[in-house]
Amino acid sequence: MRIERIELRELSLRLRERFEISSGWTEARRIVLVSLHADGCTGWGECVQGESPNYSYETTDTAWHILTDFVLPAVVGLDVGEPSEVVGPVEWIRGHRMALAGVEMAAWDLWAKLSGVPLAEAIGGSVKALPVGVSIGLQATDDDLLRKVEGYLAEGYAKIKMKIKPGRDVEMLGRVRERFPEAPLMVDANSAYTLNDVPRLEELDGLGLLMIEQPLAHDDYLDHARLQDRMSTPICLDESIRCLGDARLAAHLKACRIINIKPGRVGGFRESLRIHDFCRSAGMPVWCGGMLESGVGRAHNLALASLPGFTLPGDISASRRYWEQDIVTPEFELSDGAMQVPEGVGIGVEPDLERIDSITVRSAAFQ
Ligand code: OSB
Ligand code: MG
Repeated sequence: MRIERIELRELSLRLRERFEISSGWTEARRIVLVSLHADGCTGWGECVQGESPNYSYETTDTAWHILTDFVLPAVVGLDVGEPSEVVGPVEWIRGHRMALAGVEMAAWDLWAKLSGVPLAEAIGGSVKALPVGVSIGLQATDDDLLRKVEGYLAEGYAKIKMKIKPGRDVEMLGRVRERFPEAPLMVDANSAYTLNDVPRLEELDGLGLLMIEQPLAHDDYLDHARLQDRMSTPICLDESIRCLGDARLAAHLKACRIINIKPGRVGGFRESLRIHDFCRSAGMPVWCGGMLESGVGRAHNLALASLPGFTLPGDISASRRYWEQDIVTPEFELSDGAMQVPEGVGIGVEPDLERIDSITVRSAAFQ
């Protein structure tokens, strides 16, 4: 397929409620969408970086810069065989995997559409409906958190993830566990702790959590290994895993027992599949995380999560959990605690162009 035209857009999309993690919060997403055109078809991708460099060094503005100044001028006009080849000409770029992932995944959507198959099938997935989880940001009070957990359990979510930070952890989680003795609970610290907090983290071991996600620094594998050695709760790495090499290092050092794969974080589907395959052969369970994506990014995540190694529910929640109105139709919903993998070609949901135009704050085109 020959990439005839590329459109880049930044959208402003307000969350239904503020989402707070240990290192910051967001109320309105600044979403970067990529669309690739070939042979009368359009492939869509979403870049998942945040508004500020707290989760990763990438931001909306760095993604815009990398894409408009380096990536898209090199990609437009390209003849692409296997979809990941679309980023071949810019493999020399160091990092900026979130910016690149939006383009790589758009090429997969385009290729699946041109081949007449669902995206999930194009990348090797097979499961038709998946149990999914929800990620709850830091709340003002424990009671607010208890209400949220209760509501999401009632909606049928199969995994409840709560954000934690020092001072908002052991006591708060004790109350949640007391109230919901059997619930599938986990926590995510987004790197808020150090090895000095080991005594506190060890107290989490008694709470029956499925896992503790990214307790320590994003770039510290050795300390995660030391912590995992002292805790019986599995550690799951998120920020630390940017590529297959990171997953191999983490497995070798026993820095974690579970990996959260976000295709938007690792550069797209090719790297996600590599990590998935490695983890499967290493006996390491994986699940698909989220980055507060719009329906476009969510569709990509859902396709990835339909692969066989994804044995734990992902942070792939209903559109309604994030937005008053999503930018795709139909919106993503839960039925019986599961999310249906779309059966249409490509991402299987239709970006609502009128709505997208109405919330576009800047755009660029390459042809
Ligand atoms: O650490 O998983 C994270 C959102 C933004 C940045 C980092 C994270 C998250 C989430 C949200 O937990 C998951 C979702 O999209 O529902
Ligand atoms: Mg996380």
